[in-house]
This record gives sequence, C-alpha cells and structure tokens, in this order.
Amino acid sequence: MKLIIAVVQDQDSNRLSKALVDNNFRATKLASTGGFLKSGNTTFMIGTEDIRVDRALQIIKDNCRSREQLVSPVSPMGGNADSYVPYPVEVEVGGATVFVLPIEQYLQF
Ligand code: 2BA
Repeated sequence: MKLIIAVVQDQDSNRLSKALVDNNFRATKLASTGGFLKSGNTTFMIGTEDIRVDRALQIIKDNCRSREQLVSPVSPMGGNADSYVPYPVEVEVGGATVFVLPIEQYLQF
C-alpha cells in the first residue's frame, strides 16, 4: 500500500477531488501554504493499493495544470531580508507536486 501526497493549486482541487471520488479513491484534503509564494494551495493525502498508484497519478495529471504566477516585491521592513524579492518575477507553478510513500501499517479503528 502507498500514500500519495499531492500538492496542487486551489483552482484544481474541487475537480481533482471529484475525479478521485468518481474513481473510488479515498482522499483527504488539507489546506496548505506554499513556502515560496506563501499563498494557499491544497494538499491531498491518498491511501491506495500499490496496483492503483499509476491510475491515481494519471487522475492527478489529468486534473491539474500549471499556471504562471507573479511574485510581487515584499518589503523586508520588519520581516526577513533573506526572502526579499526586489522586483516582480513570474514563476511557473506546477500542476502538482507529488510524493509516493510506502505505508507500513494502515489501520482504522
Ligand atoms: P511554493 O513553495 O509557493 O512554490 C510555488 C512555485 O514557486 C514553485 O512551483 C516554483 O515554480 C517556484 N519556486 C519555489 N521555490 C523556489 C525557489 N527557491 N526559487 C525559485 N522559484 C521557486 P512548484 O515547484 O510547482 O511548487 C508548487 C508548490 O508545491 C509549492 O508552493 C509547495 O507548496 C509545493 N512543493 C514543491 N516542491 C516541494 C517540495 N520539494 N517539498 C514540499 N513541497 C513542495
């Protein structure tokens, strides 16, 4: 059994959630925040049998798309100068960042 952790953009989360349920996957959605953009994204936890991992990955791929996002300059005043971006830059935020982890035990009480 595997745990798939997928960080996706908020705009894709409802569509992905529906597609997973339609395909009989069990998933938990967590509200998360990107460390770089510091804006909201959605993290899915999907526990599934090894044999269904590829199908889950395909569904994630089909329902999430990458987008350009502008990063505005942030004043270092009162903040951390290490993260200061002096001019707006465009970054491509991926459709999904996915981790596949082995599950040692799967218990439900
Ligand atoms: P954020 O950390 O807000 O990153 C948003 C996008 O900003 C990234 O898209 C990437 O294009 C860019 N970016 C991130 N860090 C950067 C840096 N140090 N320098 C220049 N550009 C940078 P994605 O790579 O598609 O990541 C989308 C979101 O997935 C991330 O949001 C984060 O929440 C998550 N993520 C990505 N890689 C991860 C990792 N290795 N571990 C945990 N979460 C990750």
